[in-house]
Amino acid sequence: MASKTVHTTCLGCISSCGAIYQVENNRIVKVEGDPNHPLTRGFMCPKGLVVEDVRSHRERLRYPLKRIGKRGEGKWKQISWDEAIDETAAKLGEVRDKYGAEAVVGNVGAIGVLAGIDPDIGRFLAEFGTPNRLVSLYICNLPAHLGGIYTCGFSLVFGADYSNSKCIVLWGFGAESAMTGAACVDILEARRKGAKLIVIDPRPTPLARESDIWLRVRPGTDCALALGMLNVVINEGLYDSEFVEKWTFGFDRLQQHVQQYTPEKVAEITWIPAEKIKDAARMYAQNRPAAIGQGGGGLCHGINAFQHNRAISLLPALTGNIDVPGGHIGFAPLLKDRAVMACQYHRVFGKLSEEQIEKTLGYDFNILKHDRYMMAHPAGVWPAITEGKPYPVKAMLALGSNLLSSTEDTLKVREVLMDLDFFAISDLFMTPTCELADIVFPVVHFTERDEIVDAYTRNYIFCHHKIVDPPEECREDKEILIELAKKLGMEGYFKSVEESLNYRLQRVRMTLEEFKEKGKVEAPIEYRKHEKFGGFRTGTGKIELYSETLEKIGSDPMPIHKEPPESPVSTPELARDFPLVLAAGYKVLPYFQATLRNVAALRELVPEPYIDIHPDTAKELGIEDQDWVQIETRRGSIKHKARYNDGLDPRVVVTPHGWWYGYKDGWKEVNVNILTESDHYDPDVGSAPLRGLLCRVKKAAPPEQLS
Ligand SMILES: Nc1nc2c(c(=O)[nH]1)N[C@H]1C(S)=C(S)[C@@H](COP(=O)(O)OP(=O)(O)OC[C@H]3O[C@@H](n4cnc5c(=O)[nH]c(N)nc54)[C@H](O)[C@@H]3O)O[C@H]1N2
Ligand SMILES: Nc1nc2c(c(=O)[nH]1)N[C@H]1C(S)=C(S)[C@@H](COP(=O)(O)OP(=O)(O)OC[C@H]3O[C@@H](n4cnc5c(=O)[nH]c(N)nc54)[C@H](O)[C@@H]3O)O[C@H]1N2
Ligand code: SF4
Ligand SMILES: [Mo]
Repeated sequence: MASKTVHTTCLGCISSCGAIYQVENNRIVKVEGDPNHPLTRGFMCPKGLVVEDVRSHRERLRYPLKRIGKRGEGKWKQISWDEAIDETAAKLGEVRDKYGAEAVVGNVGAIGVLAGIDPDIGRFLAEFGTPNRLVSLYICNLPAHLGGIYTCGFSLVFGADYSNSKCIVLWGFGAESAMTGAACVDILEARRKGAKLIVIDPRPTPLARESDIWLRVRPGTDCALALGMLNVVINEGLYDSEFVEKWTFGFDRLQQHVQQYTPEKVAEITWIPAEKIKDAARMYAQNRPAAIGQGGGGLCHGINAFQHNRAISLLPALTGNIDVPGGHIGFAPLLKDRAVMACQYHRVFGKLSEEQIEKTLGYDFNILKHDRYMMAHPAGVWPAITEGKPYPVKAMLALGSNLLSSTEDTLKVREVLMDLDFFAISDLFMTPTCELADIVFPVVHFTERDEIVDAYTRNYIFCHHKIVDPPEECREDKEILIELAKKLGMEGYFKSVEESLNYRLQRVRMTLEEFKEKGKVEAPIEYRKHEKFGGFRTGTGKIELYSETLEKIGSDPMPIHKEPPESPVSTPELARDFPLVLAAGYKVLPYFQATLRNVAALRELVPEPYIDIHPDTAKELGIEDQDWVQIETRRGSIKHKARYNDGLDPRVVVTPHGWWYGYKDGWKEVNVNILTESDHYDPDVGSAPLRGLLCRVKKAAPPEQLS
């Protein structure tokens, strides 16, 4: 019997857990956490333990498929890889010749971005000639990273040093479900050492329940809360005056600006008592070093998402928690411009002219345009597909993404994708988005390929080693791109997967062979780099409390509270019919986004989509605990199961996202993005208002389950 043990890093989410896999006859028979892994020290979650159930799942895609019925009808023919590549290359080439390369949009989902496919599709698109890389980062962590970058010159998210912290703030960040490995292991360690914990979340998360202070914020009002806390920190003299004097720009203006955000006024806006706001500000400022975990969900889904995060970034800036142990350490990605989530691949690969870059269908957003990000956005791409404006988009190549589940305003997304002339996608399973494609490529599972793990890994990069062989007819996403490039005559593109990985590893002067042998690269940690270099990487060289750069590009130089487009305050008329405030989506431990509901061992842990509702509110509506209900917004309605939660504000309801699997027409029956909208976006980064919508709830029959 062929057996082996492989020590490597799990790629199941962004937690980078060290894992030990036992393999027998090409099957993973046991998985354990690796106690020697520097970030996760033995921890693993249920997702990481069931990888064999995923890769050997009976529903896994095992052959390339070609649509034979009408688009979306679900009729397929099995084809060979050569046919799938030939047809896709021919269609992309035709569109390029007829309409220009920009008429092809490349799309990559969260796992693609995080698990190493991103730089490859970036390069592919740049060499093909299109600037249009559509990624979900605008409703993922990007606004949080940019809040720090536009304040301190680096992302405060990557280097939050929880384990050495004396006060941790989890702000719209469900660390215990979303970053259970890399972040939560450190947070729990700091708690054992006595660190204070403040949780800011409308939902009583497990960590909120055992925190020192839980601020039950009204969804979508975090910017006001941060400004209120800044008001207390400044007016009570709790800031680090020496640090502020020496290293920050615009303190006087900020001091003046926050006067309007008194704790009492902010209490009205956020529904948090003024005393609690003061207590939290004091606890944060008086227990140093302190680290704030800025979430990708709670803080990054709104029309003011960038400014939420910018306002929060001002707190560590005023209290000197910058580039110190236990605060926020400035880590540049080890792979620099070749890292995942680096949004300027067209610059790195140098193939696109300025004229072509200017065509990016996302440049209505101030920062995306200013930073020349290679990031297209639905607000630009959808009209290009449906109306040919400002120019036609005819084809999409999507790798590992489920737009029909993940993107706001699903009914519109479906209409748009139905309008494409050609749509090719790669996935492990047939998703509602794959259902709309012309060609579906079956890909290898992460356990079946080598990869570089470099998302959220602080001063490390880790190797993920191939553990088992894939099914015969499954290929890597990188191979799909290589084969397409070959057919399309893209001479400069990678010739092999190894070349691609080697190319990225050049940034740490290592080959794939050496990297696989060593398993990781660790960079030494340096603190207070601003002292060494005489400043920060911002326009003024200082931490920008007031930002002239933002002012110049038409953004607010200091954060201002803005009401969500729908709320009891901004649309009181609407609130009469739709009285409940809805936070649409949060991450659940056993699942990654919309995946894994088909794994029985995980489905047992969270079997249905639950809407959390206060028992008083539910009883008034005649809803019992565990009743199925209909949730309705102006845009549509879906079904979830009611779960009583007496920790919630009675005016607020909370749902997860990512549900479709197992229900008839699940993409529209149980998917929260049917309820969300695409009429309003954050002007700086294009985030969408997924938190703080208005809805109503009533008892309903269960959705139809598929067996
Ligand atoms: N298990 C698992 N882990 C994951 C993922 C996954 O799908 N599953 N996805 C990964 C990805 S791509 C990302 S971006 C991260 C995101 O991970 P997180 O940043 O934790 O994102 P969410 O869970 O969406 O939201 C975090 C918290 O915000 C709260 N919240 C909702 N609305 C508001 C609000 O208006 N204000 C505040 N302050 N809080 C609010 C929610 O109740 C939730 O507890 O997780 C990553 N990790
Ligand atoms: N309402 C609401 N909407 C949200 C959120 C929310 O909180 N609320 N969260 C948002 C966030 S943070 C994000 S990041 C996006 C995520 O949006 P998406 O990335 O579109 O979501 P996923 O469900 O992860 O879809 C990824 C697909 O990739 C497949 N896959 C997994 N591994 C591989 C691989 O190696 N190769 C290929 N080709 N395919 C693979 C999976 O089977 C899955 O179908 O959703 C966002 N949407
Ligand atoms: S938390 Fe993420 S990286 Fe860790 S075991 Fe679970 S899926 Fe894998
Ligand atoms: Mo995300």
